[in-house]
Amino acid sequence: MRKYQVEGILLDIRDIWKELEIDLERHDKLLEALPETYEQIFLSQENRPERMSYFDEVVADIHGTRVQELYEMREEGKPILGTFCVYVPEEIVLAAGGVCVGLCGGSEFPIPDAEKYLPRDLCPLIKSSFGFLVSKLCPYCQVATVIVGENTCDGKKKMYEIMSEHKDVYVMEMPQVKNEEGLEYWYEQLIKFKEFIEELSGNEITYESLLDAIERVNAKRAALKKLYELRKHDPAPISGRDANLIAQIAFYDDVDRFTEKVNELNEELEKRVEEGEGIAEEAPRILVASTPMPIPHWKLLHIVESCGAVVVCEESCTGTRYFEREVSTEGDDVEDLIKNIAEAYMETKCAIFTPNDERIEDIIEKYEEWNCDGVILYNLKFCQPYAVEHSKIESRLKEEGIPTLRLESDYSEEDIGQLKTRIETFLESIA
Ligand code: BJ8
Repeated sequence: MRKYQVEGILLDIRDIWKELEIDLERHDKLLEALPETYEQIFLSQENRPERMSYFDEVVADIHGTRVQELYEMREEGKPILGTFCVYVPEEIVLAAGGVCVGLCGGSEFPIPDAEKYLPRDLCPLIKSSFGFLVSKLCPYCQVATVIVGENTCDGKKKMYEIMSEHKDVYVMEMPQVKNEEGLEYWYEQLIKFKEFIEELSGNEITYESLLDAIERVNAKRAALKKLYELRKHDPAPISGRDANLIAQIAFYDDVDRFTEKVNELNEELEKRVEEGEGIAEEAPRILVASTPMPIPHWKLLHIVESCGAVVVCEESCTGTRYFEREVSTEGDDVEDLIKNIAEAYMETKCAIFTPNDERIEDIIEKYEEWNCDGVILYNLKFCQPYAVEHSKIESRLKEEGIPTLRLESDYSEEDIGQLKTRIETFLESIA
C-alpha cells in the first residue's frame, strides 16, 4: 500500500480515511467497481494520447494523493471549501490561501442514503452529492472545512438547509436576472464572500494575492480552452470521453499542476493535428449541451462514442461553461478585481437565470464552430430549469435545421439499452 508523509509521519491512505471518519467497509465497496468500469470506458479506447496517463493516474488514485494533499493543507490551517457550482469564485478562495474542491456527486451508490432525507423525485446530482456527505463515503466531503452552497436551483437551495445540519454550510445568494441590478447584487455577494473567507482563513486578501489567483485560474481556463479548440479539428485528436474526464478533474486537482498537465497534453494533441492523426475518422461529430456530468457519470458520452460517433464539445458546467469566462486583470485595487470576477462569472449561461436566451445562440455557434453533425440536449432527470429550457432550445435548433436529440437520464444503468437505441437511430438519421 502506498504511504503518505504527513507532518513527517508516514501514513497509509487508510489511516487518513480513518482520521476523516470514512465508513471504510462501504467505501471499499464504492471503489471496488471503479477499475473495471474505467478500463471498459477509458483504457480500452484505441489510439489514446499517451499524455492521458496523468489523468488515468488521478482517477486510479481518486481518493489517495489528492485527499492526502488536502488533509495536509487542512492540518496547516488552510481552509478547504467544498463546492457544488461553478459560480463559487475559486480566485477569491485561492487569494486567501484556501483551496476549492468540487463535491458534485456523479454516482448512484450513495443515493439510497440521501433518500432517507430527500424526496426520490429529485435530481440525481443533488441526491448523490448529499448522499456522499451524510454517508461519510467521500473523503473530499470529509476533508472540507466548510461547504459553500449557492442559491441556484430550488432543489439545491433546499438541500443546503438539510446539509447544514451535518456540516458547516455558507450559502451564496445568487441573482436570477442578468441586468445591472443583478450584477451589482452579485458584486455585493462576492464582497461578503471575500470577508467570510478572510475570517475563515485569518488572511487578508490583497491586490497582489488576488491578482496572482486570477492569473493562475485564468491559466487553467486557457489550458482547457486550448484543449477544446483542438477538438475542432477533423479528425478530433482526442475522444469526448477523455476530454470530458479532464474537465471533471479540473474541479478538484491542484490548479497549477493540472494546468501544466493539460498544457503538456495539448502539445501532444497539436502534433496529432499536424499529422492528421485522430480518433474515429469520418465519425459523426456531436455537440452535447447538458446539465453537469460529474465523475463518474460517464454513461452518455460512453454510449454515444460506442455507437461510432465522436463527441467534440460539451456545452456544460463540466465543459465549456467552466472555462470560457476569463477574468480581466485590469484595475487598481481589490474591489476592481472583484468587479472583474463578478462580470466574468455572470457570463456563465446557467438555466437558473431568466431569461437565458444567450445560451441558445451559444449552442448554435458551438454547433457551427466545432463543425458538428448533430446536437444532443441531455438532461438529468428532475432538473426542471434545464428541462424547461431544453424544450425552447430544441424548437429553435429544429427551426435552424440542426439535427437534435433530446435525452433525459440519471445515474442508474437501467436505461442503457434504451439510450443506445435512441442514439443509434439518431446517428443513422444524420449519417
Ligand atoms: S452554474 S448548471 S453548476 S447551478 S443541481 S441545476 S442538474 S436540478 S448543477 Fe449547476 Fe451552477 Fe448552474 Fe452550473 Fe439541475 Fe440538478 Fe439543480 Fe444542477
